Amino acid sequence: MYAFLPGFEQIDVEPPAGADPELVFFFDSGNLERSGSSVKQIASHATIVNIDHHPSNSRFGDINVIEPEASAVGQMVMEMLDHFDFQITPTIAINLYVALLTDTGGFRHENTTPRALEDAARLARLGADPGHIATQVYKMRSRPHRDAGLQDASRDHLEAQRSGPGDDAHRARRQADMGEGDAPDAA
Ligand SMILES: [Mn+2]
Repeated sequence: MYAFLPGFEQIDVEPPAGADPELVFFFDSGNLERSGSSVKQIASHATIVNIDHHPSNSRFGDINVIEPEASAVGQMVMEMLDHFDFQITPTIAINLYVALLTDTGGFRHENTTPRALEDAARLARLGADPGHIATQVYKMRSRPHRDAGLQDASRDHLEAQRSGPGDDAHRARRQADMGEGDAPDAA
């Protein structure tokens, strides 16, 4: 489902063997346990920057940036890029747009704030194609058979990272909203 994202092929599900990074960023992860034992082991040696929007975040980082008002962590990343004067490339715009789209249930949940829509519009101007992305994200999801292999593992990893106390209800609602036959292109 997310294989269309630019840079997707660079994602490793597990940290590289023997890796001993000094700095680890966590995104959208309410607690350290959710990120897997190997990540936890790496993180025990590293400075942790914890960026999240779940109010229930356990604040496990050395630096915690928690913003419950954000509809998606992608918005927080966007603000950080602006703050540090990084240019938002089309590649970045597409990925951040998907973060916003999926965390708002396709801009249908109550966290679809004016700010979320403004950020989405800006990302569309910067290179994210809303129609194409919605097709990729939601049409692929309703296919009866999942793709095999790495894509599956990576998606499960992404789903696991996204799940949590706050997001479980979210996801259940999203699944109810986005039931089979309720694809966005029907709207
Ligand atoms: Mn989220």
